[in-house]
Amino acid sequence: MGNKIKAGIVGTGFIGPAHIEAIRRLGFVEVIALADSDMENARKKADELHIPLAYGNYQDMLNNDDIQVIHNCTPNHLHFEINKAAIVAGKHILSEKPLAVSSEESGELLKLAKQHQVVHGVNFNYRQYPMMKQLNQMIKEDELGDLYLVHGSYLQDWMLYDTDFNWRLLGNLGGQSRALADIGSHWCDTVQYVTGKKIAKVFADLWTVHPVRKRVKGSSLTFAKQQQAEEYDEIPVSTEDYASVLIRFEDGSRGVFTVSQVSAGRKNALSFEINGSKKSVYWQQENPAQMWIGYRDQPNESLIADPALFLQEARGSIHHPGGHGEGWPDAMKNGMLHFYRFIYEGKSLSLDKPEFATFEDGHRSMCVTEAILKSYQTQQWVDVN
Ligand code: 4PW
Repeated sequence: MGNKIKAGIVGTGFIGPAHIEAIRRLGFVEVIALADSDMENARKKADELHIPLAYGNYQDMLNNDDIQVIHNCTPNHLHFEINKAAIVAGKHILSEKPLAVSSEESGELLKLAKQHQVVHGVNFNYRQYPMMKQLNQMIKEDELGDLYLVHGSYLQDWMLYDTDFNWRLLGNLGGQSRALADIGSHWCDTVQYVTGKKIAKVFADLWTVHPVRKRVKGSSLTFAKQQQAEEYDEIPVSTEDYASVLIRFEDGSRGVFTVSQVSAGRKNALSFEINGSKKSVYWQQENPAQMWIGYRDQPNESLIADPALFLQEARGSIHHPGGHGEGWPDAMKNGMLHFYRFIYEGKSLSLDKPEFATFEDGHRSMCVTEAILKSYQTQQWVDVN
């Protein structure tokens, strides 16, 4: 294989190292640079991760002509600015979700990426699980029949206590929505991917369980528990801890999902059930190598990937405090493989269908989230534009 593709990572928090680990499993891509807003932190993290170049600002990284691909692993409020600068610099871009903090921003990024003809991706990683690829194929081959209902949830507990604090809680950093934009976006993308159907209308109820949270001095990493402190700052919070959303798909079929980041015992429990005219399936991310299959007229069964094969790959060097469970690193790697193979093979998004989520999916995700917020505010059904 010729020269390796060279990549630069912006952001040194929870997800940046996960991207780097996934890329390093590919063999034909090299992470040569890491950028952070603080040069000392960038150098420290780059040394820890054995990355040769460190930058104290992302603009300097974009000026490095050796770098062909940029990964945006920064907090949500920086996604638009950095994605736009990377596209204008002619770099292929893989952005963490959400693509931006509004559909206006995500629409502009999609248009710009098409104009500059760069490969653009959004890290909706849950659609990359082997079982999701399997289910997508089963549905394409009409194994479930007509799809009547899709229902499920995405539950976590890392925001359960009023002393749990993270930048996502604050609208100016995470955006106007939190649980919906942060994990509801994953549930909606995964379900739309496997079914091949778009969500067309929504009706929602949201709730902020802790309208005031206690923050210790200094920042807190994703999933990190705040140290006990003698004193806290009391911070007002308006972003939602919980949402339940009725959905109607474009073909009139129905669904419902719940998202919560205050569900004790649930670490990263993305789950859904699809009820079709021939059979049903159920899948839960914390047990990703299995899928339940239900029948009306014969015994139910489970599709089980070979644990020896499946979990070996999953036991990566990444152990997230968020308890993402087996398979999470493997899915991240699969997503990176699809993205980088597309680039290595010189494919174009204007001609070739990708096996990864693009800015089209990222923009659609923003439109779904905004329709849900509007539905809650108006207490009416809202169309997804
Ligand atoms: O997208 C991520 C999810 O997979 C989120 O930003 C954090 O990690 C919280 O839940 C998981």
